[in-house]
Amino acid sequence: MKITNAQVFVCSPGRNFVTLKIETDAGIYGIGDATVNGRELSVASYLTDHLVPALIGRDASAIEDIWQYFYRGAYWRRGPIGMAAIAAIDVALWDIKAKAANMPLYQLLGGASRARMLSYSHAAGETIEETADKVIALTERGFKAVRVQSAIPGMPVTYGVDKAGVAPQAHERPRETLWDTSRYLRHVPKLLGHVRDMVGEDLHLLHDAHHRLTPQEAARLAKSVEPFDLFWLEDLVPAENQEAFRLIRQHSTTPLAVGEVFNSIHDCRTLLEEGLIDYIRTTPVHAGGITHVRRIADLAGLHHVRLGSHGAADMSPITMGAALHLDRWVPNFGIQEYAFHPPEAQEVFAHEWRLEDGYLLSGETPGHGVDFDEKLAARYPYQRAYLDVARLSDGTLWNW
Ligand code: GCO
Ligand code: MG
Repeated sequence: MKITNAQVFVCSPGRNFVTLKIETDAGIYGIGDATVNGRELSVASYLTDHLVPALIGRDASAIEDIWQYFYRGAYWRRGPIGMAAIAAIDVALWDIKAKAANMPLYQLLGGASRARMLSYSHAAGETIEETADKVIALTERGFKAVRVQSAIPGMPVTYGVDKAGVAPQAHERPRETLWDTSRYLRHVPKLLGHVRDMVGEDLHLLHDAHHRLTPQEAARLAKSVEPFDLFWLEDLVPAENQEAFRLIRQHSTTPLAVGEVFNSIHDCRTLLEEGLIDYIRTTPVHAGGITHVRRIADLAGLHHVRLGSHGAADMSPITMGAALHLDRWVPNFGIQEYAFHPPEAQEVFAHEWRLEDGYLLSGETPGHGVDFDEKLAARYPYQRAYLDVARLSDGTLWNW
C-alpha cells in the first residue's frame, strides 16, 4: 500500500487546528492532528515543506520505519514542532492500518484493557462559590472527576478562568497577565477545601498550577492540600528541571501529574525512572504519535506511573480519538482530560468517540474513528492567535 498524497489543512472552526490527510493507492486514507497552539503555521510548514515530499511513495504500512526515518533520520531531532509533525503522520498511518485491517485501532495495539475511560473536565469561576457551582453542574452531567480552578483575588486574569465573552485566542498579540505566587498559595487551599466540603468524599478533584511555582513553593502547596485528597496536582514547576521533583516528592504524598508539554521519552525519563510523579500527561499529538507515547506508557508502567493524557480543546478531536484508543489498550491508564471542543469543530471533525456518564468511549469503527470534512473546514480560515504570557507585578516575565 503506497502513499500517493499527503495534504495539510489549517482551519479555525472555533479555534485553530492543523490536520494532515494521507492517501494511499488502496483508496484508504488516514488523518492526523498536528496542532501546536499558537504555532500552527510552523508545523504546517514543517510538514508541507520538509516531511511530505519525503513521505509520498513510501509504504503506508511501514509505520515504525517511517517514524524512525523522520526522527532518527533528522539531525535536528525532537522539539514540539518536529514531533507534532511526526505525530500527525504516525496517527494518520495507524488510522490507515486499522482501516485496512477493518479493526478499531485499539485492537492493533493488543486489544482492550477496559471498556470505558474515566474522564475529567474543568470547573473554573470568578469566585470560590461560583467555582463550586460549576463543579456541581459537571457532576450533574455525570462527571466523576473535575479539575478545579478559580480566579485569584487581586489578579485581573487567572490561568484557566476567562471572563465571559473573552475567547482565550482572540488576541492579535499575546495577552499580558499578572502573576502573584503568594496570593495563589494562600487562595488555592481555601478553594479546594471549600469544594471538598461541598461535594463530599467520592468526587475526584484535580488542580493545575500551570508551571508557576518553584520546587519549594510546590512542596508547600502539595503538603497544604493533602487533607483534601486530590486525584492530582498538575504542572507545579516547569519540568525542564526534572530533578526539581525530588524535593516536592520528599515533602508530600499528594499525587503529581506532569508532561503535557513534553515531546519525547527523554523529557520524562528521570521523572519516571525515579518514581517522582504519578501520572504522565503526554498525548499522541505532542509526543510523537501513538508509536512514541506507547513507549512512554510502557516505561511509565514499570515505575507505577499511569497515563493521564492532556485533552485541552486546542488539540483537535483527532487527537482525542487517537488518545482514547491508546487509553483503551494501555494497562496503566489513569484518567483522560476532556475540555469540550467548539460546536463548529465537532462538525468539521465528525467522531465516533463520545462521552457517557463521565466516561469516554473510543467507538468501535475501523481506524481511530475521527473524520475530517475538508469543504466545511475551508469555511473557517486560520486566524492568528496566541497564548497568554505572565509577568510579576514588577514587570519580570514569568512562566505562563
Ligand atoms: C490543561 C492545559 C491547557 C494548556 C493549553 C495550552 O491542563 O488542559 O494546561 O489548559 O494551557 O493546552 O495550549
Ligand atoms: Mg495543564
